[in-house]
Amino acid sequence: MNLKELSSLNVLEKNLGSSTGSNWFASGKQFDSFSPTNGKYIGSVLSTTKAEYEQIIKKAEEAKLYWRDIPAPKRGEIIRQLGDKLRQEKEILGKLVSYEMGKSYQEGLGEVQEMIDICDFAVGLSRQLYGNTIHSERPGHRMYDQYHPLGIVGIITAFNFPVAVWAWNAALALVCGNVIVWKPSEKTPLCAIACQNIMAQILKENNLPEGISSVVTGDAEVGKWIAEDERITLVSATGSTRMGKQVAVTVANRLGKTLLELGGNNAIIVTPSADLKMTIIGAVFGAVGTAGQRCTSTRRLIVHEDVYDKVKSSLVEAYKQIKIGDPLDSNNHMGPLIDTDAVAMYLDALNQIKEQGGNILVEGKVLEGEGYESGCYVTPVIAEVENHYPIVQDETFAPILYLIKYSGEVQNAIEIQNSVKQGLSSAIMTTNLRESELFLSQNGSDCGIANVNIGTSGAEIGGAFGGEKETGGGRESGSDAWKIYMRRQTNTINYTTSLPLAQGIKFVL
Ligand code: UN1
Repeated sequence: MNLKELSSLNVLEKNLGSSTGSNWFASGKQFDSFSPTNGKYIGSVLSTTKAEYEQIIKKAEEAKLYWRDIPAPKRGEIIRQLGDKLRQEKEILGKLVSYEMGKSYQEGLGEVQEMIDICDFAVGLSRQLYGNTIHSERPGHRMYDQYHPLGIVGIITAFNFPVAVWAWNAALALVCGNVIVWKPSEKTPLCAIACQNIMAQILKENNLPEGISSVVTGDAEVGKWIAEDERITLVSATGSTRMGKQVAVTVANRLGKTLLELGGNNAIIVTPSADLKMTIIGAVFGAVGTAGQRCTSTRRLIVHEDVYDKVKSSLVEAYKQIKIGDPLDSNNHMGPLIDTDAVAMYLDALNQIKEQGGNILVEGKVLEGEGYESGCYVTPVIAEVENHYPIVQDETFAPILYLIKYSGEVQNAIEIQNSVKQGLSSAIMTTNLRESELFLSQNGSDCGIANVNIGTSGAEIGGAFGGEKETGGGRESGSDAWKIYMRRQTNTINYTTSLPLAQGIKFVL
């Protein structure tokens, strides 16, 4: 790719430590961003020091007082401008996402589209943010509940969705009247700086304080500052279950709020009546899309014995068609893993599958030679396993698909699906109404997302996104997920001349 193309996003200077007119300062340790697509250096970003962090939070605190007084529909207007700007920058930002993170250009564009979609959603929401009116048990009393901004919202994001997850949180938190402080993954810092530049420009054009949208850069230490910081009312964190547990404990220790979106171990149940063509497309996209590095990636395929051999041979055939290479080349289906550490984890998982008795159907390897110089390209794997194997319990962020056989009724498949610690996304492929309704019932999938006849990944922003159990329980994006970004207040107003007590209590003076 021609790096000059990215220059409009102002992310290519060396040693970036601040962006003009934006609440991001950093003069600490340098971390370099290399593209996993070709191993080439893109740019360097400095870490925010503790003193700079304090400066950033101070500006955020000042900005929060200003921003919360702006009427919600006016705040929505700022998010409308963000959506417009993202529409203009869609191709170039999509390219940067693809180049710095390694997902296909199509998926990079899709990620920016998710940002645009959530902006549209948030603009509408800015005229809603509804509370309820409640009937009082006392005469001449009125009750209602209303929602107020929280203050500062901390956003910790992962490398795999380097821009969209920020946008889900940013768009909602901002229309709800909060200011935001973002700690992006140190693996994709330039994507974050590009978003911050876009946001800062909009704030500037509207004469709004820079502290409304801030970035802090660095490693887990910076994440810890956010988790410990009593000035940050809500911490929204996306990443591994291990990271989420640390954030949860630290924030709970100060009785702060968290929104956690952690690991998944997502399965598709394939029943005897499944449409095979749809099943194969859904499973392959779910398993190899983003090189298996989505939290919604399909990790397990739980297939009925009657269709097992057919599904298995069709999948193996489909995997032969997968083209791996430069994600910016639209002929390729799959790009690289994020870095060589991820490759090492993939190789380790392959060893574990074999040691634990798995049968590898499509063998994995690290690709070498022309076009694969970064050392981050691997081939997607299919392995026959049993659900109880230790390796199957873990979320390996790589394109490894486990095939698991079930027999008898669909309940057996649901039981297998639910018997892991994670609970993010799930799907069933069936044309049998009884099976699909059971899957969606209280006795069905225990996940936050349960789909019928589509795969596990690729959720739309309109629904609440997140999962149960070790996935963390948080919900972001659509539906009423906005409520987590606000504090609820119940108001009771007495417009009479007497003071009756609730519950009929008599108190006479
Ligand atoms: C993630 O992997 O953290 O549902 C988010 C999906 C995307 C979002 C994934 N819309 O696959």
